[in-house]
Amino acid sequence: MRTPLPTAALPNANLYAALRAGFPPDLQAVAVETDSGLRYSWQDLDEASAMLANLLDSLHLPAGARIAVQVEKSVEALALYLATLRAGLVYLPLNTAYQSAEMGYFIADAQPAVVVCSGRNFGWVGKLAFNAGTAWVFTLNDDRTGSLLERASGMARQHTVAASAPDDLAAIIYTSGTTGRSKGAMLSHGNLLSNAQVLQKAWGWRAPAEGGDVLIHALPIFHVHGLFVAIHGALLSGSKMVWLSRFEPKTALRHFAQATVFMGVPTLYVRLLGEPGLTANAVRSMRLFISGSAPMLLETFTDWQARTGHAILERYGMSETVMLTSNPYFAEQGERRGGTVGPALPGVQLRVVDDAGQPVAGGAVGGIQVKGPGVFQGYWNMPEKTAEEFTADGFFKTGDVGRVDAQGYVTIVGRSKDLIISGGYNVYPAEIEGYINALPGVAESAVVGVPDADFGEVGVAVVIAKPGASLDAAAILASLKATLAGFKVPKRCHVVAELPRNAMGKVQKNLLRAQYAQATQL
Ligand code: MCA
Ligand code: AMP
Repeated sequence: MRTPLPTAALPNANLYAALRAGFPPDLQAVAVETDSGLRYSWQDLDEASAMLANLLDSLHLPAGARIAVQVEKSVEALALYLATLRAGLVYLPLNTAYQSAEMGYFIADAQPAVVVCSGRNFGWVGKLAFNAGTAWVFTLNDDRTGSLLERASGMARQHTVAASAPDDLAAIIYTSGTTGRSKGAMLSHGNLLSNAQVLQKAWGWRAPAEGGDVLIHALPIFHVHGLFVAIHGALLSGSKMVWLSRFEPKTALRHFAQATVFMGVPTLYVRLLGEPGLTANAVRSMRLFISGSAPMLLETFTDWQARTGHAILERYGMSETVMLTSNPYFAEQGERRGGTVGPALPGVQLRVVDDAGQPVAGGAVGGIQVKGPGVFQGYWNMPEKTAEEFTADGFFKTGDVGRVDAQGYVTIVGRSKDLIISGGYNVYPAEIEGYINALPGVAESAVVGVPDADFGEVGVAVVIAKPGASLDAAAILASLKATLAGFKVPKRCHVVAELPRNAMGKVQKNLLRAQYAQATQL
């Protein structure tokens, strides 16, 4: 699949080269303004990423080396991402909520050459990394301190962007995928750039000469939404970002008065709707609200429209494919329909198939399969798993279930993969069940997703004790909390005598979902 490096005569397909070409002519203009009042110019971004890229170059890492990063959100972390791109290395972002068992898995699987972590985690992350053979562990804190910046401070402020071919890897994003353990989705410079360019056009990103955009960046930068969709859109169009270290509805609302674009998972919109200050006047300078990563309730769409006059633009994508569909931005391209994720983006082929893999007719519901320039290069070190997820004619099986109407609008109606999406984070029930089943006295467990007003969906654990053992639901949750990222811990746990099963003996999760949907709302 990999293509040879381009010769000097060919344009460089390195994503950073394209993003840099989008910077405005006035490099002294503000590129990023943080909620703590710091301002970074376009030149600052270029120079900081050059210094960090020079540091990475000085380590003489082999082509394709992974730079694993688990740090709090900061503009320096953004510079590190850009530096990794420009050095031609592979960026591997990791959720800050991951604890040692989770980090141990990712580090052992990805074998990163460099690990960058928060100073307060250096003890345990450094140990995991050195034990796994990582040569370099640096620290980076959200207050501009840490060994990474100390080492980079002596480096030159100029750097020649590495020559990359479109299929060269730019990033690995771990995702639960459709089944099995977490897998690293390998995304190339070409995957990311083509998607960024399509979205730039589709969402009408405005260059400074056209009046400019200001993006409120309120999402974490270790997943596709905050790292790629938001950042690439802003950089490619030379738009300023208002950089919020974490989402807090009042702070975001305050910034709406001087911004034009906002991106969020549905939970962010639900929480903003809880603010009495959310009015049409409060968002008067905004031109676009985008939602994705999880299904948005029609109620959220209509409430938002009633309060602000804006129709939220919902789009759909995956770590393996980046963005696939989007409701229209420009009115002449069609209306934005709540409850749908819009038509396939230009270049994306999307089809709906039945259980036999045959395309369905007349807008029927089935499995969604896709093909296009954003579709990834495969799962890291898992060629068989990669092959299983593609059809013979090269379509990727998303694991999402939906339908397409006569105008091409896609509606996601469910998932064939056993996955909970909670507040925009994916939780893989099999992983949680594995941890619960290993606890003393547990015979078996099932984790299901139930509706939740804030997070959209939350996990509920249903557990059976071994004969003679007695289990305490609160203690089970406490054990999980000590081991797993907080967002993965089920919000409640029920110890029961038996699980509902079908004739084949398989646990009927649909019955559990129905049974415990009510319990959560008590
Ligand atoms: C935090 N908690 C959660 C979640 N977040 N539980 C379930 N689901 C969550 N998403 C836990 C905390 O550990 C805490 O537990 C308790 O819930 C309350 O946390 P809270 O203070 O409410 O959380 P927060 O810090 O305000 O965070 C909520 C959040 C955050 C802002 C909605 O989860 C978030 O930023 N989500 C966005 C995720 C995202 O960017 N997804 C994009 C994936 P305790 O009290 O026990 O400690 S990219 C993707 O899917 C693709 C491809 C796409 O299409 O975009
Ligand atoms: P991830 O593994 O983080 O890449 O999550 C990708 C999954 O998020 C998709 O396969 C969908 O199930 C879900 N998803 C993303 N955007 C939407 C959306 N707008 N509506 C419904 N589900 C979505």
